[in-house]
This record gives sequence, C-alpha cells and structure tokens, in this order.
Amino acid sequence: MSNKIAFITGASAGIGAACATIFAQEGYNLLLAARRVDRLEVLSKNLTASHGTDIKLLPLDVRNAEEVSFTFGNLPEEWKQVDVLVNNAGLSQGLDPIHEGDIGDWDRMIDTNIKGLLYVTRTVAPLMAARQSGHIINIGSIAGKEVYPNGNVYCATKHAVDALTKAMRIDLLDKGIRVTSIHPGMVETEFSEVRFKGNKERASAVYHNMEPLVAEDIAETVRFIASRPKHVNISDIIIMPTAQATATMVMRNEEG
Ligand code: NDP
Ligand code: 8X3
Repeated sequence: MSNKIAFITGASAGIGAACATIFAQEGYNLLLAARRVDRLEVLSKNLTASHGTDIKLLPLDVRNAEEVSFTFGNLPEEWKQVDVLVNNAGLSQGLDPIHEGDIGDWDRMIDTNIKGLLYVTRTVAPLMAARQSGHIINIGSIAGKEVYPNGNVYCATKHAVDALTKAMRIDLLDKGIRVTSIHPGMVETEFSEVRFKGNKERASAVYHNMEPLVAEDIAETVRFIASRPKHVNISDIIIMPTAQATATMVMRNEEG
C-alpha cells in the first residue's frame, strides 16, 4: 500500500473525527476506532467521497484488551503497518470531591484513559518497532499538567498519560519511533456532555460567555506534528483557549 496509514481511536466524535479529516486531507489511509460504528460509517463515507480515502473501521471498546488485539489482528497485513497512531479515545465522568466520587466513574476513566491507551499501544507499537518507524501521538490534557478541584481521578488519568508518553519516548528511543503528547485546555466537543452524563445545560455552562477551542484547533496541531521531518519530534504541547490561563482561570465576557 503506497499511502501512509493513520490509526485514530475515538474517531466517532470531537477531536478524533477532526483528526480523521486532516489525515484524509493529507492523503493517508485510515483506521478509525470507536464504539459507535454508525458514526464511524457516516464519517468514513464522507471522507471517501471528498478525498478518496481508503478506510477500515474498527468497532471496538478500548477497555477490552482482547477486542483491541482481535480486531486489529484480523486486519490484512498491509493495514497493520501503522505510520501514525493517535491515542485519543478518552472521557471524563463526574466532577465530585474525592470522598463523594462514584467508583463506577473512576473505573470508566481509569479503564479508558490509561488502560485503553496502553492496550492499543501494546497492539500497534511492536509493528512500528519491527519497522523502526512510526509516530505515537497521545492526547493528554491540561488536567495532566495541573490538578483542579473535583478533577481528582480524571486529572490522575491524564497525569498518567503524560508519564506514559515520557516512558514511551524512553523505551522506544532505539526504535526510531516518535512519541508526542498534546495537552489541550477547554475544547467544545461532546466531552462535557459525557462528563455530566447527558446534562446539556450543565455541559453548555462550561463554555458560557467564553470562546473555547474547537476540535479542528487540535487537529491542525496534529497535522503540524505529524508532518515534521523524520528527525524532528515535537515532544509536548500545551494548547489553550486565549481566554483560559490555567485549568480553572477562565476569562468570561460580561452578560448583555
Ligand atoms: P468526545 O466525547 O467528543 O469524543 C470522545 C471520543 O472517545 C468518542 O469518539 C468516543 O467514541 C471515544 N471513546 C470514549 N470511550 C471509548 C471507549 N471505551 N472505546 C473506544 N472509544 C471510546 O470528546 P473529545 O473529542 O473532547 O475528547 C477526545 C480526547 O481529548 C479525550 O482523551 C479527552 O480526555 C481529551 N481532551 C478533551 C478536552 C476537551 O475539553 N474536550 C480537553 C483536553 C483533552 P464512542 O463513544 O463512539 O466509543
Ligand atoms: C479536558 C479539560 O480542564 O475540563 O481535559 O479537564 S478539563
């Protein structure tokens, strides 16, 4: 296969779907993973129609190690030679003080944001290592650089992504594999709706009277990172809305 391959997890929405679009524009073939396959199908049809992109859909839950390994393992050999892996699938659930936190929420965040990222990386990276080539881009968060009130477990998972990114860079140093992490501040996607379990009012209040980032802002950063020459690795990027100074300091416009 002459085109490069980008594998994007969490491609059914938000930042992942925007990354799929930029890689299609750049002429990559795509492996798109998520649980909501209907969403992936619509995106795939659109990208194939607009850019002629060759796409394989991977309906999977990153929390299920066997499913990840089985679904990827069933791909034709040429599709397993991934050039860029974007570990994007992730979520936040709840915003409660530690003594009131929901253990199910904690499990979902830890299983998705840490273990899911590990399962996908463990499946894809050996083939990159064998070829002495590849690029892993992990989507962290400002929550992986700072801890904010009630962010406890989500922040811990994103700190883990930061640590794992550094660990990957060390362990894969002799394999010619680039490893990058991107840490966004507030991006308006379905993220807050998922965090507040479908409460649209609470979700939209997060971005009230301020201009957040949009998914395309992160995807454009991914486009830049992935298009550097092979000897250049962008290790770590924090990208914030201009109206956000820290995880909690946000400039909101006056009402009216
Ligand atoms: P969205 O909720 O819009 O998208 C999340 C994506 O992750 C969806 O495609 C979802 O697909 C996928 N996903 C979630 N759980 C699983 C799972 N178990 N298996 C497979 N796929 C899964 O949020 P964003 O686009 O904003 O989030 C993308 C990443 O960016 C996350 O890692 C998030 O933590 C991070 N981030 C987001 C910020 C923001 O403010 N929005 C800021 C900083 C970082 P499906 O449900 O179909 O499986
Ligand atoms: C998402 C950004 O600040 O809501 O990772 O945690 S924040």
